[in-house]
Amino acid sequence: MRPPMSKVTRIGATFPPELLKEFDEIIEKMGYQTRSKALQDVVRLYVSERKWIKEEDTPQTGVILMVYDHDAKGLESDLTETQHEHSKIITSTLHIHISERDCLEAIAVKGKSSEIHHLSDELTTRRGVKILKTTIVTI
Ligand code: NI
Repeated sequence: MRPPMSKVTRIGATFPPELLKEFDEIIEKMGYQTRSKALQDVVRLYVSERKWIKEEDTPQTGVILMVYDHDAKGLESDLTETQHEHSKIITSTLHIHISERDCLEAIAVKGKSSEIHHLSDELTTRRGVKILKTTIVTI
């Protein structure tokens, strides 16, 4: 008799081809047998790194690291506007011009977890923001 199949949910997602190609090359080198297992690990890590988001009222200190394409239409002014709206929790910002188009911004934040979470979400969902990583220092 076969063991009962563990419950899984199938999802569909779209990827830029070059991103998927790079992802596949890396997971193949790492020895993953299936793309599903690798994606599950990626999501699991994503979830574990963001558990702090659920602790809404705890004061936190950290850095939002963001890479974006400054040629993306309207992005730069949107990002500035968002940062002005959250100026209460932003203690400083460091801007580095990486290449012709890409900029790196390190935004130091101090405030309630829910406020940092809100700012981080507002930035990361913008078109043209390529990488956003929020690191919270827990002492
Ligand atoms: Ni720049």
